[in-house]
This record gives sequence, C-alpha cells and structure tokens, in this order.
Amino acid sequence: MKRFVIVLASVLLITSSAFGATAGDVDGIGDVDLRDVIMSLQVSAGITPLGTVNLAADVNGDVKIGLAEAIYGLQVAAQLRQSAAATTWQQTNGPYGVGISAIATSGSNVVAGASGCIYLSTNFGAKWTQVTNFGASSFAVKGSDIFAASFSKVYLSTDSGVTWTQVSNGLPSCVFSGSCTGITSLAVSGSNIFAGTSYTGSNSGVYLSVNNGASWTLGNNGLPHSDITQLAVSGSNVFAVTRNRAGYTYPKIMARIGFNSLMHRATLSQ
Ligand SMILES: [Ca+2]
Ligand SMILES: [Ca+2]
Repeated sequence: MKRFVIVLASVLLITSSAFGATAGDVDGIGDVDLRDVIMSLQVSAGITPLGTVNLAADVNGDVKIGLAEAIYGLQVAAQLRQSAAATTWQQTNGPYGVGISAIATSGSNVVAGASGCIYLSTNFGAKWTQVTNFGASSFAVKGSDIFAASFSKVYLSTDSGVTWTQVSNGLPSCVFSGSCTGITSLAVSGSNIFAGTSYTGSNSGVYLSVNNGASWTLGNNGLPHSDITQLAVSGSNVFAVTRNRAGYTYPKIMARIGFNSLMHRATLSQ
C-alpha cells in the first residue's frame, strides 16, 4: 500500500511542461544534463523532486519518467549521444557582472577572459570560478595547453585552465594606452605559437614561440611595419591582418579594430 501511494504521488508530479518537448529534458529547462538524471532517479525512487517533472521528456514511450530517462541523461552527459536540444540557446550561470572578451575550450573545460581575471567552468557553464587576477583578451588552445593574452603578457595553462604561468620572455612590455595595446591575437599551428601585437616603436608585428611560450622572437619577414589586429590559422597557413599605424593616435578602443587593413599569409614549412 505504501509503495502504491509513493508511485501515485510520483505520477501526480508528472505533468506536461510548456517549456519544451525535449527527450530527456526532465526539468523542462531546455537542455539535458545531470539535473535531469537526478530528477529521473528521484521519480524512479519515489522521492519528490524539486520542480515540475516534464512528461514530454519521456524517451522510451512508456509515458513515465524513470530509469530510461536517467540513462539517457547520463549518455548525453558522457557525450555518448547528442541531445535533441542542441539548437536551443540558454544563458549559462555566469560569469556575471563582467565584460567577457574571449572564450575558449579545452576538453570539457571552458575559460572566459574578462578585463581583470579569467574564469573557469568545468561543468559547461553551470558554475564559474575565478582562477587568475589578470585578464585575457585572446586565447589559443593546443590540447590541454591554453595560451592567454593579457595586454603585453602571455600566460600558459597546461592543465586546461586550472593553473596559469606567465610565459612572456622576449615580448616587449607596454602600458595599455592609445598607442600600445600589447597582444591582440594568439594562434596555434602545430607546435608554433603566434602572438599578433600592437606596440609603440618598431616592436609591433607577429611574435613566434617554438617552445610552448618559453621564449618569443619577432618574425616579421615580409610584413610591413604595422600593428597586427587578428591572426588565424588553417593547417600550416597563418593569416595576419596588419594595420598601418603611421601618423595617428587612436583611442584605445580603436586600437583593436583594423583600419587600412591588409591581409597576409605565411605558409609554414612541414
Ligand atoms: Ca533539463
Ligand atoms: Ca520513460
């Protein structure tokens, strides 16, 4: 009798949700994650879950939420199957109250660069932790190595964003100003790490590190003397956008925008 009452209570909690008819989305929020697994297990165990159970999340046609939905959710979490909700966007739980100028992923870790710090999420945006006291305007990823540009410094994390070390030997220093923004872009091609820069004087251009950031050298052969606004890599091809900076002083917000820009390409030897 007791079991019957528990099961009845569970069934009564199950209602069709107006939030979406997504398989496995037991809490009806719009995606499939471990919260849906927990809710499925709670229903299966006769434990009253918090929130409304979305019957449309039924994945096996038995018009119930239970172990089948829990297994489905675990498969999605383990990336063994794709959630049918992949086309729906939803806001992550932070970072709040900061401007984010760069994001990157390494494995299942996500890093977000703000003006004064880097945030790390290890659960796809459900929670963010501040992991540095310096900001980042650009990232480049090489496996579990993440390079972050922070004004005229480069920082490297070899553990997918958890800990960071400065690797700026050979890069000029500058103070963020109208005429010096430091590193504007990072790119990786194989074991080559590129840093596009905007400095005062003759130091601007593309810097290259072949030792994972331990040292950097200017590699402007064939490039006009100019700032670099963007870098991109396709295989062994490196693209750089240059901007002639002669005779002007722009406010710092303009220093990252290409003006009289030219595109250049270098093909790396194999
Ligand atoms: Ca959900
Ligand atoms: Ca079911």
